Amino acid sequence: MTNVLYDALIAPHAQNDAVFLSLDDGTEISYAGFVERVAQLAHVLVEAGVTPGDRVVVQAPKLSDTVALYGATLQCGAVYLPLNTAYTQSELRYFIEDAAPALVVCDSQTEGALREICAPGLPVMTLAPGGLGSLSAQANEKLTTFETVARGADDLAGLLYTSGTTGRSKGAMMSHKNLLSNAQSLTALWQITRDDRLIHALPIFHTHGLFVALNTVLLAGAQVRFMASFDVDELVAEIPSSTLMMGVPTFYTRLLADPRLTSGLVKNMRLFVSGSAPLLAETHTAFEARTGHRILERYGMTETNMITSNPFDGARLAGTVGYALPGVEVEITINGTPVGPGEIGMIEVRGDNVFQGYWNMPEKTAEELRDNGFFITGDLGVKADDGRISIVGREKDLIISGGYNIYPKEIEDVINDVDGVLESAVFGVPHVDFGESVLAAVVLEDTALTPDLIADIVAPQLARFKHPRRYIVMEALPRNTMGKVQKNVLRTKYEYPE
Ligand code: MCA
Ligand code: AMP
Repeated sequence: MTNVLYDALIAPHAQNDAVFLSLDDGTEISYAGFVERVAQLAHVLVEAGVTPGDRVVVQAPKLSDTVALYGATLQCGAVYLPLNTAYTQSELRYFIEDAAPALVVCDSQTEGALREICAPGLPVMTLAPGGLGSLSAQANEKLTTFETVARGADDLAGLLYTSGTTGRSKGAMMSHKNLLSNAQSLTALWQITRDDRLIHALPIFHTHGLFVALNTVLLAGAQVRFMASFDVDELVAEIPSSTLMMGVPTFYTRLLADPRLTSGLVKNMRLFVSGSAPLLAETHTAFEARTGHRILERYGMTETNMITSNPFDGARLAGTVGYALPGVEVEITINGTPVGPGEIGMIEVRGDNVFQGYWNMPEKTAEELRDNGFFITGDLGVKADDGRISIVGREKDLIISGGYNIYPKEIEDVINDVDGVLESAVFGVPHVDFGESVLAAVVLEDTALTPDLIADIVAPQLARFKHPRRYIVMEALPRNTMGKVQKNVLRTKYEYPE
């Protein structure tokens, strides 16, 4: 049976005794052991009622079994739907209602809260450190082989929610072809081989840590130092025996803040990759001055996987995101018409990497994905004569904090619902650690309402990383003559509270 992603990423390792995952407690999981674990979990999924095309919702800790669950979902032909572990019950309710999964997998600690929002009859299973969750326990009893379910190139493999300017999160439908084509391009371009050891300190519920990092490594058969979370001390300890790291810019600014980062420390490293948020030119320069390594910056989106990358061999230029990946077309457009080199416009992208549309949202899909296959990214960029792309801004109202995307509209909707708030404007300001941070300007109709009270009401509704770090009470929001709120005015006037 053909199953495009399983056959490329997992099946080839059935007899591979090399280490795949090296965990914080020193445990090592071989590739062959991983293939068997995937099969065991696939049996549990099928027994729980998961059938081909079903969504498996996963809000789970970063464990080896969580990676195996991704593989098992692929092997039984289902669709993997990972969710940020910071999401609150009220955020989760929306995802579960919208995606209508056949199974929900969560942390043992959040099982009660999850069950409250799941329809009766929807199975909920758990994963927990030490193999203590119900999913892991059931898998232990299962056969280590499983008959792979056939899946073609256009079948869905992943559903990844990405917030939008409308406030409602949209599920980006990723096919087997979308994911495999991108993994193949990146593995070749970054020359990832079985001799590599990747430091993996990213979360595995987003494209970066899940698809960019794990799919490439699986394709190459490389080893992963799989860290439960980001920790500078751990990085410093592991860099000397590793060759590759993928991170968001915050990883690099935190490493730079540590005097142990020296050229001696990184002498075994082959490549540092950065993405998910703009890497400041000063970070790029300082990292090279300290270590001799030029960080390789690449650019992508949930809907498109990776779009461009700086070259492996060749100039990695600070402030640019490099060239379109092989098989990916990038055009810069103004009002939908392509413009030439040097002109700033909308970045549009077409290729096997581009998603299949938004889950249950044909109108949204039609707005952002053109009939000719080009996806409108919402990022503004410019192409040099040789095709090198630089991102110069965003047309979409988006804040990127520590690599997490925060859509102001979603937060404004929650704040505006607070009794006594007339209106609000959420905006991003520079932040030394996270790149950007979130502030909110509010206009009140009830003078008894205070910023602290608003924060208390907002808190249970939004993941902590989305919370405004300061509420500024204003008489009126600044508006232009068209009546549009001028967030640039707010950004200039207010800064992150020390
Ligand atoms: C944690 N906190 C944050 C963030 N992370 N606040 C704002 N922005 C953040 N990104 C808050 C917590 O709520 C908590 O708040 C406090 O910081 C400490 O939490 P902790 O978990 O200890 O934070 P940390 O471990 O220091 O995490 C920072 C981090 C993490 C390592 C930078 O955010 C991270 O791993 N970011 C990577 C995100 C990522 O993978 N993005 C890729 C998306 P308090 O103490 O006040 O309660 S995929 C993508 O963008 C596209 C496709 C692409 O191109 O890759
Ligand atoms: P998301 O799909 O929500 O994870 O976020 C995708 C967005 O992150 C893109 O549309 C860009 O705005 C931003 N992004 C990703 N990589 C980079 C980068 N290297 N430089 C600047 N912005 C980036």
